[in-house]
Amino acid sequence: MGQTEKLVKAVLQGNRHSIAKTITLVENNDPEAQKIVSMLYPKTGKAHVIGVTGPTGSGKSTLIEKLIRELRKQGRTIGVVAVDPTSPFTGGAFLGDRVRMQKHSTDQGVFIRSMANRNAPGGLAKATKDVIRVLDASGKDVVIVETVGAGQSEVEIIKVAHTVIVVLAPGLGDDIQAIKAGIMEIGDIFVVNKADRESSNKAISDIQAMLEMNMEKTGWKPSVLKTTALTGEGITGLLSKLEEHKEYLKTGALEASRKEKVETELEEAIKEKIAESIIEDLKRKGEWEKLTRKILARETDPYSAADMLLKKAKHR
Ligand SMILES: Nc1nc2c(ncn2[C@@H]2O[C@H](COP(=O)(O)OP(=O)(O)OP(=O)(O)O)[C@@H](O)[C@H]2O)c(=O)[nH]1
Ligand SMILES: [Mg+2]
Repeated sequence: MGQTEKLVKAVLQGNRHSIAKTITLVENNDPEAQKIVSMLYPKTGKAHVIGVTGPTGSGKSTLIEKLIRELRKQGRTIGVVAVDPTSPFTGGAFLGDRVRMQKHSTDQGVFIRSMANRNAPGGLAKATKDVIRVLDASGKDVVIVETVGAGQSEVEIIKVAHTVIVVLAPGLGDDIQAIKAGIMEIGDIFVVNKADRESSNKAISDIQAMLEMNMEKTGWKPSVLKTTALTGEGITGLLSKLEEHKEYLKTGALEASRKEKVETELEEAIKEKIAESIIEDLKRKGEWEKLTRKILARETDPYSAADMLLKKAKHR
């Protein structure tokens, strides 16, 4: 058995060290990673992938920590990916996550990993998808992805989840921003955390009002729950909502969303692979340099050049 096959086998058996090693390869966009993920692919699709998003400091990590604890009581295994899409400057929050979740670091049934842009040259969204696959194939029953819901790229990341929890907190000025950024549309379950604070009831009615405006007549109806992650209050309610959504997905919604995801990914893969190969080809033949000069000389522009290349390729 080759090194790659050995690594794949160990990941499938849930070996921590091998999972960590594979994730590093994925993060670095190592050529080996694609091979490994392809080999793991047939064994994926079993985990319930839960996305947890919301403004900075709303209590996502604290809530996840409590969820892990409850899920472990039920004997379920969990993988967590904490995605920090921002610059290296927010390393502080990371450290906090590590410390907070460390309570579970000796538990074989829990695997926690933080990821940042700077470590994923191939793009964070793609790396996250593959990391979820690695954890899924390793036999984790639940895979949780934490992102700060701030912009389009995070929305992209969270879309891979089967169930999306949006965590808000009363009095966070960010809330309105987050809502504007489109996380309102992607949430299956809304949580107003820090219910120990005064204004939490107002936050709940605000969100409910907003949801009612957006509510579709058919399908899943998002609900708003109240939690205090610090004490664990409301976690049981959140867990049953999660179960409810998982059941709902079985009624066909999961298949539909899976197909959509596969289509998006196929599209991305084709764009990436084919564009890459054309560019490499041009560079090898010296055409790249010629085209660049033409554009610099204003004889053509990048889009017309691409059109021209496409015409050529079609006539070949
Ligand atoms: N009062 C109160 N504080 C809470 C609650 N849950 C979390 N916190 C505190 O809020 C702060 C932020 O919590 P985190 O869990 O790190 O929040 P987060 O959303 O993961 O933050 P980022 O990952 O930085 O976006 C911490 O100081 C927590 O102790 C809660 O229910 N009540
Ligand atoms: Mg966090």
